[in-house]
Amino acid sequence: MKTIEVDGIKVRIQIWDTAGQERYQTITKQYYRRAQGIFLVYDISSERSYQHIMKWVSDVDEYAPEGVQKILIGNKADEEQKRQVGREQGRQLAKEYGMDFYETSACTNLNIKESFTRLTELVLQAHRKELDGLRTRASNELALAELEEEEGKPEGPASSSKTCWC
Ligand SMILES: Nc1nc2c(ncn2[C@@H]2O[C@H](COP(=O)(O)OP(=O)(O)OP(=O)(O)O)[C@@H](O)[C@H]2O)c(=O)[nH]1
Ligand SMILES: [Mg+2]
Repeated sequence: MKTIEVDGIKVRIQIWDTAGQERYQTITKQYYRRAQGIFLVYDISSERSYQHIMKWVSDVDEYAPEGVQKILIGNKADEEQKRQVGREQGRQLAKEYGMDFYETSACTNLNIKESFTRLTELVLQAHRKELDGLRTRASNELALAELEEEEGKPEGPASSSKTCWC
């Protein structure tokens, strides 16, 4: 659990770190079910880890809830001399999948706070949109119900007898 502040709102986030290794895959998939935001992380000094991102994306598509927010991360940005994946390659892949992209370093702290704040922001945004959608739908339905009642109502004071909705 960690608390971060986004747009002046304190948000408590729960972070799950899944294992990348194949033998933990069955457990890893269980993590997806309740996820609202996901970092897809590769290592800029490993072309192989970059190639694996597609597999992770398809797993997320299959097991994570619809509307989950995703960000692509190229980690170990401090390892410039060992770099195998260009920044542009990362940016390109993120663009293909419609994700934001950051290069980070857990060693120098580069973009760690920024990427967590951004993912939280995206999750909040998605949540608000969903709520607004529900609210609009509910008020539309209410308006429709009122209209129908109005139309179906016989004239006279007898019609006001049923006012309780419970
Ligand atoms: N130079 C550098 N090394 C890092 C960075 N982040 C992690 N490492 C190192 O990379 C190695 C692997 O890190 P882990 O955190 O175990 O990687 P992981 O992806 O969680 O691995 P699994 O849990 O096995 O899937 C460790 O030796 C870390 O110290 C970074 O930003 N820069
Ligand atoms: Mg790990």
